[in-house]
Amino acid sequence: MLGKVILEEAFALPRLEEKTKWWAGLFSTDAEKHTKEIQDIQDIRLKFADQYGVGYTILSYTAPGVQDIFDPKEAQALAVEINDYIAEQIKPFPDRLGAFATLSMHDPQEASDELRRSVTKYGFKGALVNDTQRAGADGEDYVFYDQPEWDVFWQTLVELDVPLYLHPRNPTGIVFEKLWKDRQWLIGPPLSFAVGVSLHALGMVTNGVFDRNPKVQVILGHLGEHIPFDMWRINHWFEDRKKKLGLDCKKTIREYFNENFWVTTSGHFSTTTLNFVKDQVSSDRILFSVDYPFETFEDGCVWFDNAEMNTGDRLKIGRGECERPIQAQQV
Ligand code: GRE
Repeated sequence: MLGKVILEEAFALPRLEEKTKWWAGLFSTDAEKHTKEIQDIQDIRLKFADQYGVGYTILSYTAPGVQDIFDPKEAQALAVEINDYIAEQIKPFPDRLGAFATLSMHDPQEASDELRRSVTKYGFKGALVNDTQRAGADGEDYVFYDQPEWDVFWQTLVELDVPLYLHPRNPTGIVFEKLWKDRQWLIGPPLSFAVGVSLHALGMVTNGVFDRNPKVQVILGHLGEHIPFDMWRINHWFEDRKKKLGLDCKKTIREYFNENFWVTTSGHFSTTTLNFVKDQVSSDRILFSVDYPFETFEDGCVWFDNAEMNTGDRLKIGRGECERPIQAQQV
């Protein structure tokens, strides 16, 4: 299918190549190739896009990125640098390339201000953050955006009519030491990414982010970071037990997924799973994505183009409806 839109597509600053190579070493069998691909904006990825029928790519800064920087000033400076950099890079290709803002998430007002700057000055389509923000003198604090002090940020997203992509990051510090160090092969796509993001997303649900800010739109990658697979059980426990014990969400988990969440196919190219997710959250809220360069255009696009589905769903997931959460900022 031509004109597909993809929206979990990573880039990295060339000046931070050492960090990129370290991350690539954890996840790629060819760190040199990966580093070249993730630093490229205007050449290799557009050739792949042409070859595999991708019309529009939304770029975002790779994990762990700014969420790894526990000094607030340093984190803010890097976020601004990244946004200015990618704005320049995508400028010659307004019909092919867009971007999600990179944000330091130490301070809700500062994050809101940088989001506003990125969207109004550069036409960015929203923001992507890599799960919790590392904070504290030793990086051992983790900022979640599910507390009332973050409402100013959620309201800014609503006002600008853009979504937040909640992307995974790696476990660090005490969490790494105590939980993951002795089971390192589970870090990343096999388990830890989904554990981190689903904790955060369900924290938003149960701490009332969507009750206080009902128009907020959050995008989850990797077919929903395991939540759709567990929908029945989460619903059963929220409705039949936790609400009787005091959980005071206004709606059901299924309603939040129908009103506040989007799910992308990034890095999860299984038709069986897609069909299950369609059944759980509806094809109106599923968006095609690749997850390049952690995954290949070939794997993502050849799968999607040949997956059995009706034409309406293919158009909706592949390119039609997927512009909906970013429509307001189309330039
Ligand atoms: C990602 O950012 O989505 C990612 C990684 C590393 C491995 C797989 C993956 O950062 O999807």
